[in-house]
Amino acid sequence: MLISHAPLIRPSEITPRGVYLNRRSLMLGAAAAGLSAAMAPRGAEAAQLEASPSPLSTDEEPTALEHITNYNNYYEFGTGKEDPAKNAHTLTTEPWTVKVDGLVSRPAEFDLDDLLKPVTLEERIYRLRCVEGWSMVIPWVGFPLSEVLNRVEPLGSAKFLAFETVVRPDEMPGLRAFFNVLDWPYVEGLRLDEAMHPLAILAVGLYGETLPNQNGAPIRLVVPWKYGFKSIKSIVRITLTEGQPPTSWNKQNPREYGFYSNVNPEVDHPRWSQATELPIGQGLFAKRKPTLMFNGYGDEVAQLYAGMDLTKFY
Ligand SMILES: Nc1nc2c(c(=O)[nH]1)N[C@H]1C(S)=C(S)[C@@H](COP(=O)(O)O)O[C@H]1N2
Ligand SMILES: [Mo]
Repeated sequence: MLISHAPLIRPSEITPRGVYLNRRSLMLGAAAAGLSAAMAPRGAEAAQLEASPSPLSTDEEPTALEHITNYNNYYEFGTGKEDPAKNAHTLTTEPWTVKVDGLVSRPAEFDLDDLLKPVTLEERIYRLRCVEGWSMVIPWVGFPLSEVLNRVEPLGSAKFLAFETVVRPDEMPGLRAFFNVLDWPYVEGLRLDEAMHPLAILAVGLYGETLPNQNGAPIRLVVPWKYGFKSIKSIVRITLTEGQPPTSWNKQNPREYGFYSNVNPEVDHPRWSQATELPIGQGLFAKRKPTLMFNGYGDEVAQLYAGMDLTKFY
């Protein structure tokens, strides 16, 4: 199961010893709490991932593993925050392929191992912030999305990426539900220049172990300056397109969810303010924190939106 190995921890110049010890005790704490077998990835035990720390990380304290893996959104496994941890063990994540097609010179169907071969995995500690007003700090293990794009060579006409989650009604109870909030497959999109930005990653692990199923195993997107729903899980296809692709939450409610969905405390969700967020896992008396423009990554990404009215392109 997930906590069967000691976590991969390498002392390094940019990981202060306090964080090192703290993470270790978080991992041991999670093991002691007897995390259920249901939250372990299916099949083989979670493998450790050799990842070097990335300077693109935040220096914030990561949220405890227990919260990262028990408070999820993954509607294919139910709409409750605890449903994915209960149900996602039924997803088979091996073998797994990701098809990359559309406006590229070298379309390919990559086996997951093949996808990982040329890349160096990095640990990147990124905030994830949901439109519902909660946030987490997650030590992802992943690699830049741009590395895959460079392998398939986008054509000059390619302007957007369309992402698709796997559809397996047999393994995904949410897809068998009588009433569905969303259409399947779950789909998301990015502009090509957003996708090429070094902060946009494909994650294959967290806390030095392969991704738990509820967090989007075996491979999911992480776009830290956008609301959580852009970070699509269990990806099987990426298509390069000329026009802006449809996205699941925008189709469901276009007034509430736009294509861009950059974290923006100044633009309220029609039903609530987006000015503050509640960090998960800090106890009953945790204080809401002010939400930062672009989730705090403004220095890196603001130039992608120069000249755009972000109240219109929300
Ligand atoms: N396929 C798929 N991807 C998804 C979702 C989903 O329901 N299905 N939920 C999104 C939402 S709303 C959020 S906030 C994040 C949550 O990621 P986490 O569970 O790893 O914290 O996943 C996103 N990716
Ligand atoms: Mo979300």
